[in-house]
Amino acid sequence: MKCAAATAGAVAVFTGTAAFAAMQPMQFAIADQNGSGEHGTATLLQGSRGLIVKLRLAGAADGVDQPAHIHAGTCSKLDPKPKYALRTVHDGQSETTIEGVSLADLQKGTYAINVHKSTKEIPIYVSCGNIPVAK
Ligand SMILES: [Cu+2]
Repeated sequence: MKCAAATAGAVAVFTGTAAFAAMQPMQFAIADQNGSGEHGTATLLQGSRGLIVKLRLAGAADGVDQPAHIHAGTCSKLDPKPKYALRTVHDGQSETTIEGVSLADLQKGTYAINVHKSTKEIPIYVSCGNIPVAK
């Protein structure tokens, strides 16, 4: 009986995973800039209220708040004016829901996610990743 229950549980988990297959999260690298050594990944996934953006970075300064944004352009040629603000990165982590925006919206243009050194050192970029374009 115990064995059968475990099997049923496994099937339920598999079904749940399959239901979300159409909305696979997109993950891409955030590379360090200006010798910061701060780098990691961005994960974009579609939530019911909008686009969820998760940043996970290694090498971030402990306890420092680091502004992060989605900018138009690429990491090598960024429009300095942010398109969407993300939650401030703290200890290398940030998670934001951008309401009313879809991944498809972003992929109609060219955008990058960047992280700034600190709230007082906004002009210094410490890491950046280009949002992959749709194929
Ligand atoms: Cu920015």
